[in-house]
Amino acid sequence: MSAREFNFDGLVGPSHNYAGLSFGNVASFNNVKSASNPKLAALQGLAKMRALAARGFGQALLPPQDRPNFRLLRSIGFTGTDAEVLAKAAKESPVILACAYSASPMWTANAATVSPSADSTDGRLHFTAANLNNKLHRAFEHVQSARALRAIFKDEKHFAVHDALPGTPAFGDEGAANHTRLCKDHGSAGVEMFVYGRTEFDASASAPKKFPARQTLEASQAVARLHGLSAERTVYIQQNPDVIDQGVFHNDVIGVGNANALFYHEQAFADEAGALDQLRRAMAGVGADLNAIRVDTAKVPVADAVASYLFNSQLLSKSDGKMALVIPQECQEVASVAAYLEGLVASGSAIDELIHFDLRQSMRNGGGPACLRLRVALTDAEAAAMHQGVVMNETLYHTLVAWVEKHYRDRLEPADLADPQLAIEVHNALEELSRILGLPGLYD
Ligand code: SUG
Repeated sequence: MSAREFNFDGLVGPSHNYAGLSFGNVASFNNVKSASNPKLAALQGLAKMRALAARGFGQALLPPQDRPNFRLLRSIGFTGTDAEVLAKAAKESPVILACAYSASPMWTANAATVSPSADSTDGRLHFTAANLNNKLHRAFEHVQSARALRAIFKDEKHFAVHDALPGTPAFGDEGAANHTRLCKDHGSAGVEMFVYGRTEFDASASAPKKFPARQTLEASQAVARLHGLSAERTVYIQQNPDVIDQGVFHNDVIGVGNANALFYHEQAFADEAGALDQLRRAMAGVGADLNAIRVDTAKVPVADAVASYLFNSQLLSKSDGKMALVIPQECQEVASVAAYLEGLVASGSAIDELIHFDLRQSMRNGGGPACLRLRVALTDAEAAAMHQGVVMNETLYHTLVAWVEKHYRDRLEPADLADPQLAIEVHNALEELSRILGLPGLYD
């Protein structure tokens, strides 16, 4: 069966701000409390979606989530009218108000883990919403993520959307950011590679010392079970704890895979040789040869990979059989990375094109091109069965640009989150968006 990969980018929400909420994510901490530009952030994301759709890549979007999260604020004792809840939270705990306002669902690589129908025993495409339980501002996203996914992938004959794993440290799950599918082509059975940062029930296993490991082995195994993946085609690999301590808070900050290619940093895994060996053996079972494109520390130190987000790129198959690497502009600005990339495309490797985007608004919170998208490989029948209103095309692009221009602020500072008018603006924007996308009731 043939299949086409669609990238579902997160549409940046109107409350995009810098609150320094993600301990272990260097950019989030460095930009805490600076002013954001939600309008520009949304337009930058839309420009990426438009350009990739125009190139013929499958492109769709996931909508932003309702903000502020009044359910969270009320559940922790802020009472009264909406305006009173906001005023009390702003006074007593501005950081929790920022959590309730975070536009973090824009990073849809963390929305869910996705297994295409070619990999699952029941022949359906499976999603498991990620519990994101390591961070307060992200720990409630899964409710709305599952709801949006069910609205878009409604037909249970083709699709299964699983609720998030139990929200406890043993099952810390960050979705597709720690999951890569390697295959011969998108439509045939592939190898699903889960990368985890720590093991809950093995006290002897290594773990980072400074920053949290957000994904556990137990969570990865649970997702594979829910999706009905075969043991021979599922590989679990431990992330190098030392790089987590250097700011690699998700595996997609140090490696990206597509088809049979794995583009990764020498220090990505706890045991590089063992990881490659496991992958090669599993891939032989699906008739694919691993194309390991390794970046040496001598060429690109980990700090430069983190600063540039070289590996938080999208690796896309082109119709001529080659691949394009979608990178953030920062890659051109870090000397070692720019030099490496120039050599890479000239070397005759599978990657022969670089496509760069200005995603600075998202990057300042640690979200590059790969964070902003959730990959879903769809057969023709599945693509026809999903909700069509979220598929990017020129008409939708222009409609959404006008919608952003109408509703979004171009400057948001931490103190602005206390403004009750902001909540009303966000609500009105999302009401109109649900009509544009043809998803009524999404925010009820
Ligand atoms: O979870 N940043 C996000 C960035 C997510 C990137 N995703 C992937 N690597 N797939 C995070 O750390 C910052 C929010 C703030 O500080 O305001 C934030 O949530």
